[in-house]
Amino acid sequence: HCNYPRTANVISAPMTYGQPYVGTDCGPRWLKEAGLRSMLSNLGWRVKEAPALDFDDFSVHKPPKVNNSAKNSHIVGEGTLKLAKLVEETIVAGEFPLILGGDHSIGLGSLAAVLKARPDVGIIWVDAHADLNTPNSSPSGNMHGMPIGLLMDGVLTPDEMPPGCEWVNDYPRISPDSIVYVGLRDVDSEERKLIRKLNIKAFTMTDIDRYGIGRVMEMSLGHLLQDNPDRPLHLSYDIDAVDPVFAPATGTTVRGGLTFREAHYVAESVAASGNLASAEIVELNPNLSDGSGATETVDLGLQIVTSLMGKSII
Ligand code: 5AB
Ligand code: MN
Ligand code: MN
Ligand code: MN
Repeated sequence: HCNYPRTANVISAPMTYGQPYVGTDCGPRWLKEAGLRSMLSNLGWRVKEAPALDFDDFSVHKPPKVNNSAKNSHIVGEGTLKLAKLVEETIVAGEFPLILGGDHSIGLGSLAAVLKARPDVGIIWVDAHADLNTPNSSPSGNMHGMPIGLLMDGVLTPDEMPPGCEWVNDYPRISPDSIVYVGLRDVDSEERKLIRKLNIKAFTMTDIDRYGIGRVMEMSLGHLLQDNPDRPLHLSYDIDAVDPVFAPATGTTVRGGLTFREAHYVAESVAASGNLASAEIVELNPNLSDGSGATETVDLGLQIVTSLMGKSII
């Protein structure tokens, strides 16, 4: 293991414009201060750190456009394009992109990049929510609920892409059979219709109750890897998938989520597949809890990252 360490490029994407709360931009800094770097090198990774993406740049030059169906879409669009380019460069350089959010609108950039750089990528979306809304269906206009909706094949026509996000039209779409949800428990009615219509593989909390997390992850990985056992996987981990008892510091908590151990197991099982090629953790917001809740959430986030980057208990 001394000869060929793999390189992880830690990409900080402190985006807040996809949702309404201040503090979602603190996730990357808190994860780093909790010891991300030494944890990664202890696991045998060579660690690179890209300078944090600066999304506020855009607001200085271009104030948030009020567009209630896709709020701040110019800033989200320009910011996620920056992220997409950086993730593509990272993959081309042979490095593992480890993306720290930021709100989940950054998924627009990271997914676009992995779809382009690895056309056969499979996606695991761990979340209480489906993030499959479009500007038309969204009940909130918050773009952290739209990254999959904007990229899913057969959902939007190019002219429906929100202003500032037109670049997405030049990237590949997600094929409905290339994504699996884990942890869903708060799905909007239009999202539900799409999941059914497109026949997207979705494991809800009810499925986790019924089958247990072990079987659910086996079925999730089985679905994505059935035709190609070497398929590269992208894991997008929204911390709100975890029960708010263990991860209170996030903007859209929903009770009845993953337990502390289930949250780990998801990451451990994806790591054990050997197929993980890129990952992101999003929606940590230390401002939205008291001090101990913030610390617990960030610690759990770091442990999830540790697990998915290869830590095993023995
Ligand atoms: B998150 C909701 N579906 O669209 C919407 O946290 C919530 O990235 C979206 O999963 C939550 O506003 C987005 C009601
Ligand atoms: Mn999400
Ligand atoms: Mn969520
Ligand atoms: Mn959220």
